[in-house]
Amino acid sequence: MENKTSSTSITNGFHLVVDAMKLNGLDTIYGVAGIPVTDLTRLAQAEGIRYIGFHHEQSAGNAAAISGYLTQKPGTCLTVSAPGFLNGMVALANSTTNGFPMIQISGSSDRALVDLQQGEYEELDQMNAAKPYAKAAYRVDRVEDISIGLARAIRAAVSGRPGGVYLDFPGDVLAATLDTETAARSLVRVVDAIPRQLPAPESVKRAIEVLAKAERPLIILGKGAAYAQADADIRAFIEKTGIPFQPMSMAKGLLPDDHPQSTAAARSYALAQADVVVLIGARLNWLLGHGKSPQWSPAAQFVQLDIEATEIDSNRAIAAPVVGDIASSVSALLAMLKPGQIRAPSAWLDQLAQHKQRNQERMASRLAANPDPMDFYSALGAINGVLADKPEIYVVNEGANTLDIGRNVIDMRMPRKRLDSGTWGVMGIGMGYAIGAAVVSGKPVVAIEGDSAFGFSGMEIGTICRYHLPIVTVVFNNGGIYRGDDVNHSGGTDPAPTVLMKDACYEKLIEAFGGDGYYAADPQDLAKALTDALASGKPALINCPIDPTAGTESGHISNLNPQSNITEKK
Ligand code: ADP
Ligand code: TPW
Ligand code: MG
Repeated sequence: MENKTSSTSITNGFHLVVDAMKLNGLDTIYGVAGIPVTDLTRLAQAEGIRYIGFHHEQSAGNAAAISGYLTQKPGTCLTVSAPGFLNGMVALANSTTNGFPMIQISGSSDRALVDLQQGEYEELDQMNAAKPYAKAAYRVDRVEDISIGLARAIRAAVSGRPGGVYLDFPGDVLAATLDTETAARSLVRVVDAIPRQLPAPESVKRAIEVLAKAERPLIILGKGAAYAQADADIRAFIEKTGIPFQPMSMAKGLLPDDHPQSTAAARSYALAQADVVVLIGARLNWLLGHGKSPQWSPAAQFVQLDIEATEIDSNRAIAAPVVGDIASSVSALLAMLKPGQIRAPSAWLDQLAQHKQRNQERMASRLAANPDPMDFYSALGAINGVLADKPEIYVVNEGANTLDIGRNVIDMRMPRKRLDSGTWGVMGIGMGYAIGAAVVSGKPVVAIEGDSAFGFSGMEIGTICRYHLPIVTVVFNNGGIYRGDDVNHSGGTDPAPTVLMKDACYEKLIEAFGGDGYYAADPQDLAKALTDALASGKPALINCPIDPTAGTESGHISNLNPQSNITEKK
């Protein structure tokens, strides 16, 4: 233990980790305690770092990842060796895939024994296991390298395209001692962790020239644009040029969904008809039909703003790449734009307005129907009504129908408030994202969860209650994955593979931990329960029965679902 009075006193690796984190402004750890990091959790808490202890490392990792997305500071997740480490890996990989900065710090077992596979407790070559899933993976083998190791991890997580970084601290390195002077000299503070990356002026000029010729221009805003926190300049560019914009799921709210230039209600028409498309922090991956027909016109030209040079031409040719950080690139576009040089033609805006109106009418009639039991639309409509005058509330959303219809029904009005399954379409982010968002912001969170999706991280309602977080979880209980009415084709009595329990009392789960449970059978009940739960500021769970026949298999991506036609064969 450190003796602060003597200049030649002795300290150790645990203290160095805490000192290095504090020096770099890493003020929160999401983790699960155990050998060899238990004392690290205690010491960190004692020294003023907030420690949030989870039931499962995957949720701790998801909390760290989303806190990184929201703050541009790497979220920190702490795991024990081997199984704990692996439990965190899905979150680390998901964070890399989505471009969220996080660091998974893991303790590990005695390297000499691990490397000779001599049967050590929790034996695993963790650094090499992490490499394929991480943006970078490092192991610290000497106590005096702890701070430089953390510095490398921070820089790797946040610079360029952000991602998940793995940092391995073997138990003997944490316990190793050194004198306090050497320890102090080893501390590294990362300077300018996210350096600006200015686009080349000729790239900006080319982009403006391509755009100036457009008859049907369209801007796609992705979560990279939301992450960049260049909200005012992005808005100025969109409003000055009059170009319509389509937000990707997590970019909803960057400009409010009710902005007149939003094409959200005419998405397929806008994509198919656009002749020049500006991608701002959005990849042409599966979520955008890989930039190809039939979703897009084969003749359309693309301008792409991204920090990752190799993202350009990844799926189709890009006419005008602008490689740089989004804040710098959008500001360079604005600076080079001459007054009136780009103005979206009114014929295009009129066509979009007509399609928007038609689709909005269709949506209004779906929302107005009041079926018993509720369907996804009536339940989501009730939630949307409650959230309408509370734009600061975070919305976490996962499931299949619950996610896909939720994206369309729940309007967002502020940037970075919608957090969902993202690039991987992963289930299990719900409670971790909700906890991360509540911890970094202190603001309320509403997590709208399919009943299957909820199950992946449901135990973390215990964590929500333990830390008194203002999170309201709404479980859309349609009794299954996609639907609750599937049948067992063997004729046996086991439930069908996609069937869960439509009568499960999810609200009782949270009562076990002292939170408030609600049951809401119709939109009025749901609106009231949500209003009351938010007003109380207490952890709450609303169990919300949904018609088991209301959903469609795979939600809105049934085209990706190969089928055996089992029922036809029988
Ligand atoms: P979405 O799923 O919303 O379409 P993606 O995750 O596919 O968004 O794309 C986000 C893109 O944004 C990535 O290609 C990433 O490299 C890029 N990006 C992230 N942060 C920045 C930034 N600060 N500046 C520029 N590009 C960024
Ligand atoms: C880690 C596969 C995609 S969507 C889903 C699963 C299991 C759940 C859909 O049911 P839910 O929603 O949540 O009840 P709803 O409204 O349609 O009934 N494992 C992981 N990720 C994914 N994507 C799956 C499995 C899946
Ligand atoms: Mg379901």
